[in-house]
Amino acid sequence: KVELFPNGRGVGQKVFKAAGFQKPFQEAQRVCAQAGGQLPSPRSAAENEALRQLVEVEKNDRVFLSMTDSKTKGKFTYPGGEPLVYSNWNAGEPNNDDGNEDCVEIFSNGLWNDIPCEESRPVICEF
Ligand code: GN1
Ligand code: CA
Repeated sequence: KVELFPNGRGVGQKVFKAAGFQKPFQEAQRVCAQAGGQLPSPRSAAENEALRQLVEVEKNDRVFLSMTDSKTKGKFTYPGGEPLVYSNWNAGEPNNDDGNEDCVEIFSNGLWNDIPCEESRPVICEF
C-alpha cells in the first residue's frame, strides 16, 4: 500500500500525483509520459472529484487535463484519439477564446475551461 496524501489521490484503479512544478502543456505531457503515466483524464464524476481535491490541496490553482481539440476544433479527445465519455465544462465553455484554446484546465471547484496550450500550470499526472 502506498501513502498518497497530501500530494496524491487514488480513485478506483487510478492514481493522480502532483509533480511539484509548473509546465506548459507539451512539456507537462512529456513529463507524465516519461514517468509512465499521462496527464489527468477524469472519466467520471468520482475521478473528477478525486482530481479536484488534489488541485485544491496541492496549489489551489488550475491544472491541465490530457484532452485537446487540436485535431478537430470543437471535438475534444483523449490522447488515444477517443471522444470524451465524461465532461464537466464551466458555463459557456469550451469557448475557444481568441481562437487559440486547444487545451483544457480543471479549476479547484472541479469545473473545466479550454485554454491556450502555451499557458503554464502545475503538473499532475495520472497512473
Ligand atoms: C479567460 O482572460 P479572458 O477573460 O479573456 C480564459 C478563457 C475563458 C474566459 C472565461 C487564459 O479569458 O479560457 O474562457 O476567461 N483564458 C485564460 O471568461 O485563462
Ligand atoms: Ca475558454
